[in-house]
Amino acid sequence: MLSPLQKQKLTRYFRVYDIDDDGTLGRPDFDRVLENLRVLHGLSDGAPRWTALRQAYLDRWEAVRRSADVDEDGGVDLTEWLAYWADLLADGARYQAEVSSLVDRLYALFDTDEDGVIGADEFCDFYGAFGLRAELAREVFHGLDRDGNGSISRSELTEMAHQFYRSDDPGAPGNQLYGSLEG
Ligand SMILES: [Ca+2]
Ligand SMILES: [Ca+2]
Ligand SMILES: [Ca+2]
Repeated sequence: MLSPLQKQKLTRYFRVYDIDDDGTLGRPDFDRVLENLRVLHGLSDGAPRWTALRQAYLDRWEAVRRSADVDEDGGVDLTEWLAYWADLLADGARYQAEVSSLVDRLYALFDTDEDGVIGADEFCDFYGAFGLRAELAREVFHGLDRDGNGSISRSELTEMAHQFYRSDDPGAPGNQLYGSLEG
């Protein structure tokens, strides 16, 4: 069972991923994010590094679709999405694996200078790839950078991911991982 706050956060997450705003997560949404990421990384279409990133991203989408798309119409609507997360969050091992793979993915995609931390600019890029405003990204970044040293470490990001998925404290900074819940 998802709490009302969890439901609110996961709905926000859904809206961020549903880039074309048609109420369904589908291949077109992922293709759009991928194109934004390719441009962001300054990689050409056939670059091997790009092919690998792209494949990892599409595999991830396929895995989510396989478990979440219960009516098998090729897309994941909000009801399917929330049911998928309710199952996943109830399973300790799956949940732990999801958090560590989320952190790994965010690092692979956004630690573009590969210094092992996510800086403010890198974080803005992450938001930009999903079509979110840079101004919002800056705001959220400051909340997530717990020790205020100007970058988000792996342990900070892991803590934020746990808060995002599981916290029922309305004031937890990790709630805003995908942007403010009001916005
Ligand atoms: Ca969509
Ligand atoms: Ca479906
Ligand atoms: Ca970095």
